[in-house]
Amino acid sequence: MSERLEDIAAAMVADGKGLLAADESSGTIKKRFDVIGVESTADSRRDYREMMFRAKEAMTRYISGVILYDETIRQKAADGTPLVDIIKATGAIPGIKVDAGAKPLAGYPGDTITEGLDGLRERLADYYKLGARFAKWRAVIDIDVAKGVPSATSIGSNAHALARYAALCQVAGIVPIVEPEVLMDGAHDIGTCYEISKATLTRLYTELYAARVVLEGTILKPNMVLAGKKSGKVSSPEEVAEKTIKLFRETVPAAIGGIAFLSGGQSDEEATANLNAINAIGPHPWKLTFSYGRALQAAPQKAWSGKAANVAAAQAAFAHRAHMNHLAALGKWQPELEQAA
Ligand code: 5MM
Repeated sequence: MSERLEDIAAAMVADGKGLLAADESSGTIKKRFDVIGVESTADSRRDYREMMFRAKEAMTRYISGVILYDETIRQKAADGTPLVDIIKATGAIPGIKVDAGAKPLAGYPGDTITEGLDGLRERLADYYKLGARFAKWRAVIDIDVAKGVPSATSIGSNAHALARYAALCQVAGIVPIVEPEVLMDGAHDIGTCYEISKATLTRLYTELYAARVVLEGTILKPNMVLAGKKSGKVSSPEEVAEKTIKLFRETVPAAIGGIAFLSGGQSDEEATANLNAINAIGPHPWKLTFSYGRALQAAPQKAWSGKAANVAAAQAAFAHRAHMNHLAALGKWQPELEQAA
């Protein structure tokens, strides 16, 4: 495969393909395993992820790349094959989460700043040798308007960190996924999500320009524009699509390599329906696909439940969700397809 950043980015958003976000840190994967009654150990995490990476139909037809966690990129399958080699054999590209997580922003209660820049240059060189050709850094922007969250300082500091990360990635020959996630956990309405997302993306691209990041060799991983979960409102796919595309047309340069959404706590089907509605009102200046964690993994996780006997059923559940999102990335999904399955 070409090593040019823009070619890697283009392959990540190839028609109808998207990314599997399997980069849960040890704390997050433990929470997920608690729900299905599985103890989180290095071996159980390996078995679970090996199950997905060996899901041939899903991986070869619908998945362009996999975002890994530090432990996973170094792990070997039960038969001794590096997990990275299993991913590569399916044609998907291995990637790596390189941020060190969102920490409280000093002086700004309720805001966070994502850490991990110190030593990043060296870590990127190491990850390149391990096979990573793209990376991910997630900034977390919460919304609590009454408390002044997010502050301009939080939006600015996170955008600056994303830009420094992205520039370092490109020097290392790695495509940066820039993920400024405006959380959907709050009680805000869809208009507030739009306004905060607009401020976030505007500042992000100002910082990326200033850092001389080559936009063609980047992927944006944004939230969709929707009402917060605690608002009690569910935005319709049509409204999500209209507001999300309006936002991007106003803030996201056409030059970037592509857009791969996070699911952010939407239900599996909601994440698919919204992506589909977004693509159905195209054409757009960018490719728009998925980079889902929860919305791709919830079903296979439940089907697997830690038992080797359930591997085939879990792989089938993964293939189904990946197939539905493949169709959504092409704007060709229909709700009836869920019922048929
Ligand atoms: C898979 O979850 C990722 C890692 O989270 P932690 O660092 O908290 O363990 C997360 O960054 C994920 O890649 C994105 O949020 C998208 O995942 P969702 O579940 O929102 O699609």
